[in-house]
Amino acid sequence: MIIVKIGGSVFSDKAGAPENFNVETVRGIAKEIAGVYPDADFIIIHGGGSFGHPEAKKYGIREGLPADWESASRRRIGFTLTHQAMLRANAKFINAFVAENLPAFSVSTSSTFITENGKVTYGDLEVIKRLLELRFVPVLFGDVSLDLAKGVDILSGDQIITYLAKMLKPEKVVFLMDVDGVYDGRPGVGKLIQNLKHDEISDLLDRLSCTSTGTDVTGGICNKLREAAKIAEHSEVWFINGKIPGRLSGAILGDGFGTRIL
Ligand code: ATP
Ligand code: IP8
Repeated sequence: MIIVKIGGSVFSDKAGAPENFNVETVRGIAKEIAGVYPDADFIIIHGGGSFGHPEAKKYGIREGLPADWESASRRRIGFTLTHQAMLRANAKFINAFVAENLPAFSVSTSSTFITENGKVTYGDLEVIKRLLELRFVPVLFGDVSLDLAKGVDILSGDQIITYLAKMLKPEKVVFLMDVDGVYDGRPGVGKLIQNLKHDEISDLLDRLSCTSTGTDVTGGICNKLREAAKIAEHSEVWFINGKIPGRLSGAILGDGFGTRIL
C-alpha cells in the first residue's frame, strides 16, 4: 500500500483567492497513480490549501470551544463552515480522480477520527480497510475534528498519515509539495537534502525558521517533518515535487528525485 499526501501547496495557491484549485495538476497526479493502480493500493490524503486554512484561521478553530455561549456559537458555525470548505475541495479531487478512471471514494476525516490536542486518539479504520479490500481508492483530507481536550480542533492530513502508517504499515508514504523536497534552509536559499536520516530531523527543525505561509494553521513544513520522523519508523518516506510530471511515478517506482527519509 502507498499513501500519498497531496499538499495544499500543490493543488492550490495558498496565498491566492479563496478556494482556488489547480485541476490540471490534480488530473496529472491521478494519471500517474492510474498508471500503477491496481498493482498497488493507494490511500490519498489531501491538505487544506486555500479551502480549509483560511476558514480555520478566521474562526479560530485551533483555540477550541470557549466556555461563553456567544463565542462558542460563532466557533461552532466556523467548525461547520471549515468542514464544508474541505468537502468542496474533496469533491473536486474525487471528480478529477474519477475522470482518470480511478474509483476514488471520499472518507470524511471528522467522522472517522477523534483527536486530543490535534493528535488522533481514536480512529475507526474498518471502512477504509474494507474499501481497500474492494479495490477502491479511499480519499481522506485534513479536516476539523472533535477533540477530547479542546472540544474542537483541526486534524492535519500529516497527522492522519502518522496514525494510518502505524496501523496499516504502508510500504511507502509520499508527501507531494510545491518544492523539490526538504531544504536545509528556506527553499531557494538552502540546499536540497536528498537523503535525510530520521534521527537528523530534530537538528534540522532547530535550524529551520518553521513557517510556510501566513494562512497555514497546522504548522507547515515543521509539522510535516516531525510527523515524517515518526512515519519513517514504519515505512519508506519521500518528499517530492507534486507539480512536476513524473516525479510521483519516480518515487513510486523507487528512483524518485526529492528527499528520502532514511
Ligand atoms: P497543506 O498543509 O495545505 O496541505 P502542504 O502539505 O503543501 O500544505 P505546507 O504546510 O504548505 O505543505 O508546507 C510546504 C511548504 O513549506 C512548501 O510550499 C515550501 O515552500 C515551504 N517550506 C518552508 N521551508 C521549507 C524547507 N526547509 N523545505 C521544504 N519546504 C519548505
Ligand atoms: O493542510 C488542514 O490540513 P493540512 C485542514 O493537511 C484544515 O494540514 C481544515 C485547515
